Amino acid sequence: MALISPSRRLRRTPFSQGVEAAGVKGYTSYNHMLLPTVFRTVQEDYRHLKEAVQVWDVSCERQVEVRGPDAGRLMQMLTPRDLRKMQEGMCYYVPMVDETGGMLNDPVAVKLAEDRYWISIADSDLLFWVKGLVYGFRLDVLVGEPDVSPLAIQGPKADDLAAGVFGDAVRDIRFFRFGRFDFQGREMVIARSGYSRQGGFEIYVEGGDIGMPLWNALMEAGRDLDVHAGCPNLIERIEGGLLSYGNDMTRDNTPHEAGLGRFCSTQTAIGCVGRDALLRVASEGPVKQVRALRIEGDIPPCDRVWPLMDGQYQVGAITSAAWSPDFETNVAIGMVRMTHWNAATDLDVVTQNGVFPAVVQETFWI
Ligand code: THG
Repeated sequence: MALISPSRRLRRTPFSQGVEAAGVKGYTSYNHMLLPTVFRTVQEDYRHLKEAVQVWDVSCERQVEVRGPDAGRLMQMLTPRDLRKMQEGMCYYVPMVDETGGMLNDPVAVKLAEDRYWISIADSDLLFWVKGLVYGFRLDVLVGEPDVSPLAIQGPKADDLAAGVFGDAVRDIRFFRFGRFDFQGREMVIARSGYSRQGGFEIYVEGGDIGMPLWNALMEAGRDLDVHAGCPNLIERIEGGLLSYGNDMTRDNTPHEAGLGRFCSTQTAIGCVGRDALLRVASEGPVKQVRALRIEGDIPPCDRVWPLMDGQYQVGAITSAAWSPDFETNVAIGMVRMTHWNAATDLDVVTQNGVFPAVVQETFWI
């Protein structure tokens, strides 16, 4: 592929200078911002992520901040996950849906205070939907996109790296919880979360000016840990079954089709605008659903939807795929009709480079 042309619409981040100095080789666009996709090669980045520790510029995980007396009510309007047990200091993975039950985003919600949340969004303009609800329902909430840029530390040595900069107390942060830590006199929200299965943290960096000082401090502290700049890794996230909004599911899918039913408690999510629509489809169960698949052969890059065929009949589609060095097969994510979604079902996948055999897997590769 040719180069991506820089412009104001494709926003740089507080860490772009460090990302470039580390030799970034490719970008994608995510929430109208640069997101690195490769530093050395995707396979080298994968191996390093699984063995050492990486620092990721995930500034593109923009925050929709909601603040005010109606913040809690607004949050429950957005998601079919029951938020009543969510306490300050917790993060929740929350599918967000429209009035038809169609997925609008799959963010991480961060509860900063009773009346203040960050919605750490995937790649869609959720801000407009949130502002529309606030205006339409006359809610007493302020909505905006603050100057907050997440920086992730991911990999088996993430705890050692984070402790080197923030102190040993970061080791005590529990999964999907956050604490507040000092860096050069600035308070930072640090959560144990991130878009990999290797473990680690996400630092919500408030104020772009402190971005490069923090980046440099992490690189310095991690010298003996073989720290390197990294990014969400295509192979690792498919193996782990981490879904990519806009790729693996869209507004045309319900959370149940996306396999996110475990994050929905639609019955008790009173106030969710998609509740009635989801109660209808949830009682029947979805007729198609996300599955892990294995594909045989020398497949091209998955840069479009690949139809999944049973003979002449289309029974689904592959939406993400990559060669996995560890599992020595092409790992893939697809949406498959219920008639064909059982494990070990043999199908054919139609790519731009021809047809390859695909097999439905029991689970992801975690
Ligand atoms: N971290 C933060 N913001 C984000 C992402 C992130 N915004 C964009 C994107 N990633 C949102 N999508 C996801 C997808 C999966 C997970 C988090 C965000 C995830 N899922 C685990 C799972 O599915 O097993 C854990 C969920 C749980 O147990 O609650 O981590 O990565 N800040």
